[in-house]
Amino acid sequence: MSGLLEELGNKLYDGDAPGVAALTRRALEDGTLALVVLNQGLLPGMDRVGRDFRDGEIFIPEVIVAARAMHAGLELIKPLLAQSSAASARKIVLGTVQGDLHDIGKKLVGIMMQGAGFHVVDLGHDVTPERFLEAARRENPDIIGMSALLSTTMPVMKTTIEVLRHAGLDGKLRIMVGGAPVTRAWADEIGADGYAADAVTAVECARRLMQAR
Ligand code: B1M
Repeated sequence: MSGLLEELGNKLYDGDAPGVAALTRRALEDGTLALVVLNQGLLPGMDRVGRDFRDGEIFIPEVIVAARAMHAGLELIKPLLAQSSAASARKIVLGTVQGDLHDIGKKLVGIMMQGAGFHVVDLGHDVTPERFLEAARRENPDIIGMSALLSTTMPVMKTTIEVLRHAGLDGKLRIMVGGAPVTRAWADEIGADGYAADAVTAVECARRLMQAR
C-alpha cells in the first residue's frame, strides 16, 4: 500500500489530476483510511512541491497544476473525513485573509471541523477584514478562523482582529488563526484566542475554545 501512496504523491507532484483521482479512489477501495491517504499520499506530494518551488526547481504554473491535482484528491476524501454523527450548533466562519490566495489548508481545516460536528461557513480566500466583520454580524458564529500562508499577509490577521474588536464583537466570539508561517507567539501577539499548526489540532483548539467560554 505504501507504494500506491508514494505513487499518489508523485502524481500530485506531476499535476496529474485524473491520476490523483484514480489512485485516491483505488486506495480508498482497498480500505485505506482517508486520513492515511491524506497524510501519507497527498500531503507529502504537496510538501515536495513546496520544497522544489522554494528552491527554484519548479515554478508557479507547476504549483498551480499540483494544487488542482490536490483538489481532485481532496474532493474524494472530503466526505469520508467529514463524516460525523455528532450534530452541533457550534458555528465557525473560516477564511484566508486578504491578499492571500492559498486555500488548500483552510479547506482541510473546514473539512475536519465539519467532521467534528461544527457548522462551517467558508468565506474562501482573499477575505478582507470588512468581509469577516459582515460575516460575523450575519452568521453570529462562535468562532472566526483565519488562515494565512504568506508572511506578508499575516498582518491582515491583526487588522481583522482590531476591526472585530472595534465593532464590539469580541464578547462571546472566539478568534483562531493558523497557516504555515503563523506561530503561537504571533497568535498571542495579535490577541487571537487560539492557534493551531494543522487541521487535526485546529479541531482540538476549537473544542477547547468552546469549553473555555
Ligand atoms: Co504559494 N507560497 N505563493 N502558491 N505555495 C507558499 C506558501 C510558500 C511557502 C512556497 C515557498 O516559497 N516554499 C511561499 C510563502 C513564503 C512566505 O511568505 N512564508 C509561497 C509564495 C511566495 C507564493 C507567491 C508569492 C509566489 C509568487 O507569486 N511569486 C504566490 C502568492 C499568491 C497570493 O496568495 N497572493 C503564491 C501562489 C501560490 C499558488 C496560487 C500557485 C498555490 C495556491 C493554490 C491554492 O491554494 N488554491 C500555491 C501553493 C500551492 C503553495 C505551496 C506549494 C503549498 C501550500 C499548500 O497548499 N500546502 C506552499 C509551500 C508549502 O506550504 N509547502 C506555498 C498544503 C496545505 C495542506 O498545508 O496550507 O500549510 P497548509 O495548511 C495546513 C496548516 O498550515 C494548517 O492546517 C493545514 C492542514 O494541516 N492551517 C491552519 C492552515 N490554515 C489554518 C487555519 C487554522 C488552523 C490551522 O485556524 C483557523
